[in-house]
Amino acid sequence: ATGARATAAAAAAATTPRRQSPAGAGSPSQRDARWGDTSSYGARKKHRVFCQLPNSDWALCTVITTSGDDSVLKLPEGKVLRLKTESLEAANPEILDGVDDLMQLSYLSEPSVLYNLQYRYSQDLIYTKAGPVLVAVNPFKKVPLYGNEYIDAYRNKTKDSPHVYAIADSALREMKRDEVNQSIIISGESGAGKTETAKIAMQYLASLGGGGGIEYEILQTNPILEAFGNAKTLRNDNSSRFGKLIEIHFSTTGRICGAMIQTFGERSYHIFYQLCAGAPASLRDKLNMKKADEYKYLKQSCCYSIAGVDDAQMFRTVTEAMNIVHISKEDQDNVFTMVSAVLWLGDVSFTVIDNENHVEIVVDEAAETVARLLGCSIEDLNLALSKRHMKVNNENIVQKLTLSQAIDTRDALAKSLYASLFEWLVEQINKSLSVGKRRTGRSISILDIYGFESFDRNSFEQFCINYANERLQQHFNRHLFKLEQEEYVEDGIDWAKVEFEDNQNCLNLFEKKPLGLLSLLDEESTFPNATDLTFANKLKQHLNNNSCFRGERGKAFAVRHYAGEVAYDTSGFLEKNRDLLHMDSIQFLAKCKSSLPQMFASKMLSQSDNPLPVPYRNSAADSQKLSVAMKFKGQLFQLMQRLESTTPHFIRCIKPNNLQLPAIYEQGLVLQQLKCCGVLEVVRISRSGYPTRMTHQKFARRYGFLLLEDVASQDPLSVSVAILHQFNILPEMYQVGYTKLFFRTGQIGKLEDTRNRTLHVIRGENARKMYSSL
Ligand code: AD9
Ligand code: MG
Repeated sequence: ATGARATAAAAAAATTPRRQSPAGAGSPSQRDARWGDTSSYGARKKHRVFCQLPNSDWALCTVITTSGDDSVLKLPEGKVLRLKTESLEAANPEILDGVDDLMQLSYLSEPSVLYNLQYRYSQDLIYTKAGPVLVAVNPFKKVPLYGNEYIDAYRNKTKDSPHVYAIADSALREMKRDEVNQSIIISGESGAGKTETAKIAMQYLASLGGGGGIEYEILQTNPILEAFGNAKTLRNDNSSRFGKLIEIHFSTTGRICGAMIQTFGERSYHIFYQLCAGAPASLRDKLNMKKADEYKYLKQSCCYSIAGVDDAQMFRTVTEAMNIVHISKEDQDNVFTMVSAVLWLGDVSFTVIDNENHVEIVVDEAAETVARLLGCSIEDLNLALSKRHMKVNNENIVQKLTLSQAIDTRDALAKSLYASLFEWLVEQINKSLSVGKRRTGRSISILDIYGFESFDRNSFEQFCINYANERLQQHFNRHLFKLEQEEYVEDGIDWAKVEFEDNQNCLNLFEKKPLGLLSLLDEESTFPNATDLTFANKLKQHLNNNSCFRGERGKAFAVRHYAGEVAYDTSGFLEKNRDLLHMDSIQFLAKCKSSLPQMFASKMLSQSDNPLPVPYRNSAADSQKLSVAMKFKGQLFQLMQRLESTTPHFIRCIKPNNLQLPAIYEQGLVLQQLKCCGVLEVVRISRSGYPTRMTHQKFARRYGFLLLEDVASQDPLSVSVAILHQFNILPEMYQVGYTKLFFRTGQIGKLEDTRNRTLHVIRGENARKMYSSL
């Protein structure tokens, strides 16, 4: 009883183990050398600093005294503590508490970033900018930040605090202004809020049209895709098991005129439960429906409901949404027929007919129902599940299957039926939402994709997901760096002094031909006698000179990803990469009388136009499919190509706790995600540049009074330069632009301290004067 009903359905679609507990990728106690040493500066009397508590959390405290190597600190709750001064991290001045852009922080250390996000989160300010990136921390409760009033406020620019609406609004504005397609790229780990965020962005875009018409249809794709593509997992009651790109098209007048959805990867299944709970009597009879807990595929999880979710009601919502996106009643029936067939397939059983463990199907209610729903004879079904045609030495032979082979064949058939059904459904939705002639070519795409994953044990799925994230990260880095450079160039400063780290080396490790991870995997997949161990050895033999690769003992290897090192276990890699559906199964579907199975079969056959190399096809496993890794890479490249031609807007979703509960902010968990999402990387890129920017006017106004000479008559730029000189700010710590000053991290903090001390003295003086005159 794992509580994850997806595990049951995962048997139906016999797919992948998903998301075990994350390896504590990087504890906050590991001080990152890249942050440099800012601690000694902060440890002065009365200063605010961060100290690390025994549980590794950082706490903001005040320095009472420092003596020798030690500092005495006061914690927020009043407790007093003595710690080594060098273990402290400088904190930002109070005026920077809860700033809505992390770039405004003078110190960008990990604790500063964590503290700022937490400070905001505790006030339901779940959105924060990290320069150009929006960080969204999942509130796990309703927050009063949405709806028409908010939408109007962002549209009219009467609100400008960080928000998904603000991102969607800039995408719209930039699309119109630059006539360039836009994208909103949402990432984060399971349960972080990506799908909700995507819906919030869609809601903003859809509100433009006033709510009726095509906008409404587009919003209605969400319940359908979630029913067929989402499942309850340990991590998220509504976990998307597929990546999704929805391209929303606009007419010349800037109104939505259509959409196109592309999906990638795994898929699964609230719909099983919804159909069981909500099918009306006539449909129930027609499909011979049982209760959810009577199906073998669903029984394995012992989890038939989700807190707060009414499956029967959801079923009605889904069919209503299908009506709205013009999926005909007949097609809807066909869809549910397939869903029922998949469920019943799981109940098909076998009897052993000889002493070699060969089997036949049992002709019972399950077999009869499957045959009826698919439109085939019991004999055809039996053949498909218990025998296999093979070519050995150019001779066709028929092999009888053993019990375990037959079960595998049955589950593979169920899985591919369901996968085909999902694909078909997306196609129907796309047909219905397609723009046709109304298309202007302008669009905003919203990408809701799985983030980087690092678990205790990482397999083929993590390998693919992390590879995709490595590609997206490069897109992200290049874009951000370009933005930085543009701002420097615009203000006439020397950007050659900004360093930048690329992840090209890691991408090469995956993509290089013929000696990259993907090529080697495909090559090994073509050898019938290859094993996961021979694959691992091959990697070690050829890739050991790439600095991002490390061979490990046995069947394991490690990759140094941008978000940290991940160790992969090659067990099952070859099998999963081949993902066999035997030709016999495809031919079986082609012969079925029901319309959908036939269509699925011809699609499967047409997709084999880029097949695995010849030796593999002639081997015992007779498939002509593209390998999974190659298909994945193809989809990824298509996606990148589409994103490349758009102006991207990035949203990084953060899950503050694993309990799916409000008001709990676990620093270690947040930190790990900030790293994986590349948020700390953005901050780092900026840190290697000049993250603090202030116009000459503002700078002169704020610090001008500190000057010893009178500068009242001078222009702001000269005042700025005079201040910089008087305070001996080192030339490599700033650049003077046409309109702004650009500072390295921490510099403003120093000036701010001087300003505060001076103000303190002035106030003291004034008070003394006041008292002495009394
Ligand atoms: V997965 O990779 O598909 O498993 P997501 O998509 O990142 O995951 P999802 O959007 O499904 O996560 O969010 C998980 C849950 O968090 C939702 O069901 C909501 O209960 C909750 N959530 C997320 N964002 C918000 C929000 N802005 N306001 C309120 C939210 N609740
Ligand atoms: Mg999701």
